[in-house]
Amino acid sequence: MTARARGYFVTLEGGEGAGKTTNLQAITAQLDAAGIDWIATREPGGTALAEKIRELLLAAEGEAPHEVTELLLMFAARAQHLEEVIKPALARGQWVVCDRFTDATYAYQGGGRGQSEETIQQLEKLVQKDLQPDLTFLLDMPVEKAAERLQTRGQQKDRFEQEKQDFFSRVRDAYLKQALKNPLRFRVLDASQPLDQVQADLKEALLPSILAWKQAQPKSAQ
Ligand code: T5A
Repeated sequence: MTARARGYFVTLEGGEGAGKTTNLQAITAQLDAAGIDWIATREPGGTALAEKIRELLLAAEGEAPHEVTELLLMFAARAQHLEEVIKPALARGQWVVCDRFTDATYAYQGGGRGQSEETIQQLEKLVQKDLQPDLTFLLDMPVEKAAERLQTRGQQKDRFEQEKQDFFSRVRDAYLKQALKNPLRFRVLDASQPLDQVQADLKEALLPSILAWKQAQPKSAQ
């Protein structure tokens, strides 16, 4: 087998309807064009067990989880996802493109639900040790504009999507705080622009990572 450097871990974050799923496809298309091997995955979810936890978390009907239960379930799903999918892919030298990760916990369970940063940090340490994304795109846009977008989509709302506007304002503020705290890892994009422009910005912001990663590969693997 050829020696390869570790893969690369990219996460996409943002409020409801900011365009994470749409833009994830733009990232994987760029990786294909660069001849890079990748997997795409999502949180909560990404394994059979974690997808079952996702169903419990997003269900609009039935018993709602207590806030601490919600936080623990997010990390339970993440622990499984990391061990089963993310770490093995990175070890194989693949890029992992993940729709949401732990910054979403700081934003939703921290900013949205009011769980303390210290509590989240403790769980993050337990589950991830030192593993962090290499690059995080925050698709940022005003909460009202994102709500209009979701209105036009018209599908049934999950438990989070049923929250009120002030919840999503706190989520947005917490995401921006995470970006300020981690300026080397975060790229904040204006997701309220037309899709073509968002994707052009994304492409430009991803290119240096692609070039640097390829440069770091052993010659035999290029
Ligand atoms: N959660 C998750 C936590 O609370 N804590 C955690 O730790 C984690 C990991 C997961 C839920 O779980 C919560 C947060 C979430 O509520 P999800 O499916 O990942 O749910 O998140 P959603 O935000 O609900 O995903 P959506 O699919 O609703 O939104 P996306 O992916 O951001 O948006 P997308 O790409 O589907 O686009 C929405 C619509 O906008 C259009 C698209 O075509 C689509 O119709 N669009 C644009 N329109 C105009 N201009 C643009 N630039 C556009 N970009 C997209």
